Amino acid sequence: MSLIASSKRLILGAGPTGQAVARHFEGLGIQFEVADTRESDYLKTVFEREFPAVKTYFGPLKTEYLDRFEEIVVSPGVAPTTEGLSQTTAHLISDIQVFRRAWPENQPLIAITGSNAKSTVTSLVGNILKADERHVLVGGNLGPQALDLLAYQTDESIAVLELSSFQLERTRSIKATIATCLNMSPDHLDWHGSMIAYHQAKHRIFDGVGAIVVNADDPLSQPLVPDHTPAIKFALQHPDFQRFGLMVVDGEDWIALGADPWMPVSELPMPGQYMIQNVMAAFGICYLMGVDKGVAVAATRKFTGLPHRMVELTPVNGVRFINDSKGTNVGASQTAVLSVETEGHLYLLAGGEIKDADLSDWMTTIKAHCQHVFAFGRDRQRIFDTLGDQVTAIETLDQAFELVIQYAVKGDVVLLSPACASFDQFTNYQARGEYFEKLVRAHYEV
Ligand code: UMA
Repeated sequence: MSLIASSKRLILGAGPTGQAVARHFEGLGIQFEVADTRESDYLKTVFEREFPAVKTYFGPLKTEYLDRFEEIVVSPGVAPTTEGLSQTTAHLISDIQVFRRAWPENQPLIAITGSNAKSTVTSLVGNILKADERHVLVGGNLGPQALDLLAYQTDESIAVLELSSFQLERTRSIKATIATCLNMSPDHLDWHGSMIAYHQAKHRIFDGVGAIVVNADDPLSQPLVPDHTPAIKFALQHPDFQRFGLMVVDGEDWIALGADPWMPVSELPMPGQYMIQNVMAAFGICYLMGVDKGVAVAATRKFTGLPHRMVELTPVNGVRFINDSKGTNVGASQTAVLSVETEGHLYLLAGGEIKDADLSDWMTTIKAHCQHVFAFGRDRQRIFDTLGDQVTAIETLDQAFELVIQYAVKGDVVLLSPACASFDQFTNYQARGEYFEKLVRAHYEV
């Protein structure tokens, strides 16, 4: 303990992640300082109110300053290219690395990543394990902070963590009991620098893993692990030994493991092939955890989904509105578009910060499935340049909404699935989704 207490630590980022690390360090009596590259009085006040005794620095970073520390716990939003950080010789780690050190090696740690659906699968796994009367702590990227879960840990606890590529980039040897990378499509390339770097970050989830759940339909998500690693696969194909798939029972599609049917697709809580894959992934994890089929299926039937993720709002004059504000990258937006079932037209509201994404696959899907796109936000011109006549580019979400309601008629669907981060015009994707829901409600009241 004296070695830890005397070493020099910096927490970089004074937001929710940094605050959770600070609480954890304070609890252990570890000395630390806190820095944030943004000169925000508000953030400074919030941070210093909770941690009055901690030395803080707000402003641009210098390498000489960072080099004074042996270890820096870097918040996920702080990119590797941040001035000062890219040259420092200090050891850079994530809050998840700190969590790993604190979480007992002999207690289950389930780690879930992927470009899309990781929050959904993490929540569903949590619900199923709770239904099986396990003591489950669910958190990470979807919140609450992983380190804040430690306060509730008992000898029986199972941690179920959603991990982002930002967190994984600075995490080594996570040694998850079970890990999965659900799927891989381009995201956060501005932060990681390239698809290869993004892929490498995601695959750190398999460092020292005990058992894996693998999407057999998505080669990029498949890990390089020793052959003897226990594995459950899933695919939208016929099931097989240790593989979830689809089989026909009495003329109906069922999710099945090998020859054992688990659940009819018609009973899934949400429609679409992506939900089938999400449920298969969650079943795979829970099967490895020894959960009974009946418990897993019953808990899945009750699953109501997540806020801002394909939420159907009250229709207005027969027009359906779907809030998928959490569709913050092209892969998620593509998935959302493909999962909408309608006899009418599909109108898409998209835009914000596109994060250097490759738009080619997204564009093919939009061209085939959407009647028109209303692009708003900072990168609307890039969407317009990619899709041309099929797009109307306009500054704000309000303006896009005003336009789309002039076009959409009974039977049509208006989908907000922006394919972009929200930070150019909103605090976060939640604020963007709430704003959209407000616009729909106001339209309803007219
Ligand atoms: N900061 C800097 N310099 C920078 C960037 C940020 O100093 O260049 C500071 C900010 O001023 C802020 C602090 O770092 O004070 C922390 O901000 P942050 O953006 O690193 O992260 P948190 O607010 O702690 O939230 C993070 C996740 N944010 C990101 O990964 C960008 C949240 O994920 C997550 O819910 C939260 O931790 C809890 O674990 C959000 C997200 O968008 C939802 N995640 C991405 C995604 O899901 O695609 C990965």
